Amino acid sequence: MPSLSFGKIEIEYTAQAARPTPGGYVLESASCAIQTPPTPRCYYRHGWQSWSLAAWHAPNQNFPLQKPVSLYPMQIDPVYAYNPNPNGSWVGAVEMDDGNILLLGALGLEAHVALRGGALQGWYESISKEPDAKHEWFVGYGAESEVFARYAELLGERLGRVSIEKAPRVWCSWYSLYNAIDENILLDTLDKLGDLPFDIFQLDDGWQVSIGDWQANEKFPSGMAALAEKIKSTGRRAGLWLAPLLATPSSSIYRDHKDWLLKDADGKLASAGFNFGEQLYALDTTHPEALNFLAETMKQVRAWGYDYLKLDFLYAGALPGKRHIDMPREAAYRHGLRVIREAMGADAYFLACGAPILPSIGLCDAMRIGPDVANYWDKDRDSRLLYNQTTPGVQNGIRTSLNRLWLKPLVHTDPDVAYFRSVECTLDETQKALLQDMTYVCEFKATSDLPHWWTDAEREAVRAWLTAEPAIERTGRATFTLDGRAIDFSPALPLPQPPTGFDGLLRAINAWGGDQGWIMSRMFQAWKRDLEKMKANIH
Ligand code: 9PG
Repeated sequence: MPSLSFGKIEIEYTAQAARPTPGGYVLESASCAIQTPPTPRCYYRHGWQSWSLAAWHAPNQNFPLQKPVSLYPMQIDPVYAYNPNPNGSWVGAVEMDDGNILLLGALGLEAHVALRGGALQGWYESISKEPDAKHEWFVGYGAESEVFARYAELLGERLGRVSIEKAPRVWCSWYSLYNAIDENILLDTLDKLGDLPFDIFQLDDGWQVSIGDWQANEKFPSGMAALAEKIKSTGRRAGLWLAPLLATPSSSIYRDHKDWLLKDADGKLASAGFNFGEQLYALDTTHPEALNFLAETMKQVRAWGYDYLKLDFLYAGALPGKRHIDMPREAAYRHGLRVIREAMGADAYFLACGAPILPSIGLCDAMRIGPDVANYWDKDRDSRLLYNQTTPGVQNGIRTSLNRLWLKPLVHTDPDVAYFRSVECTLDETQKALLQDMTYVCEFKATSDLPHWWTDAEREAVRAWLTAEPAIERTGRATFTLDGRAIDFSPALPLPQPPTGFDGLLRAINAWGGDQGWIMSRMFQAWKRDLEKMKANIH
């Protein structure tokens, strides 16, 4: 077998062609393999989209199937949900006994990597649809930070990178009000933020008529433009959340334009998951009318005065299925994203969320690089029983974001919001501080705390956080110094022990419940009622 040489180390490989590049080699092959030691110390798993797990773990780590199955399209790459080997999207790496890493990373879309049979194996799924395309890989060996930096550089050359220097500081409505937002409470919040230096005031989910009908609902009687105007009058820019690639059964897209939606192999509508108490469907980004709708939606929100756009649930555009034009799924997504980007204009700030990572690079300014945080550290039912680390929680958020920091040269990296409040929050001071420190490391600051929840001291802590720009130095995989102060994210890294014994039964019951639409809908309605109660008590 031929080999790639890295100083004294020789790595055997199979691929059609290999050529040296600074820091390693570029392989050209629809599928390839590079030999690893029989038992490397650990394996780097890279999840498909923002919320999917990224982690270093033991190569023999027992990963029970993530549950529930109904959420696969929304949380992981559903194509590889049942792959028994350690595997990940586009890139995989192993840590060797000398502390160096060996990385195999795709330089194109629709690629997957698995650790199998003493090798990192990589393959492009799009080969049958684009037989003439170049299928390239980077192979690097050395210090973790250097190898990932070179991989990011090569991706940047092919996909592009963010040009804006600094990420804006954001107040976002989700992690306090959730979808119980309305015009009055937002205006009150805007007022109470006073002179705190937030650059953006961003409305999250809850303003729209339905998922698919991106018009103001009855909670916004003055309309979206009037609210943007009020926000801008405080010297801030207006931000808005949309999930433009989704449609639910209650939307007019579903009623009137089923032909815009992605189909499965049998020609039925493909599932994009379950949320908002409803089944989710995906827009087919190769359909000209769907593309036109996307462009018009972007122009509309810009005309209202919003120029910070958090576009969410974007994975929907890259799910497997039958499209109007038969093209590889991530290429189809990227085509749709390009149309969206062009319609919103280069002067808008675009945060991609729930976004497949590689196909979004170069077209967005920022990317959510982990699952949602929450006002708690961890939920045992989700993370351990269902073995689902894509669900909300601060531990899940920090773990995956930390393992995606290599994206920093390409895009602004959003680790989700920090918490400063002590009401409506069960995080202890250490946990809050760890998440705040993650926002420094990511150089992306956002919070959802309601200003009147803060004590005077907490409000001043927010001001100090917004103005601080500490010098960041990485001293290890999970350790940094911020202006010389040592921080360690290790407490967020461990993965739970899989459930055994009686817990196995609890797992089965919860997994079953998660696949029943009627149970999920009732849970969503109950959650909305609780929110309204919370809202009645917050003044
Ligand atoms: C609004 C929210 C917020 C949040 C987003 C996104 O896998 N899931 O079940 C799942 C559901 C919702 C979700 C993330 C994951 O949250 O990340 O910031 O905008 O939508 O609905």
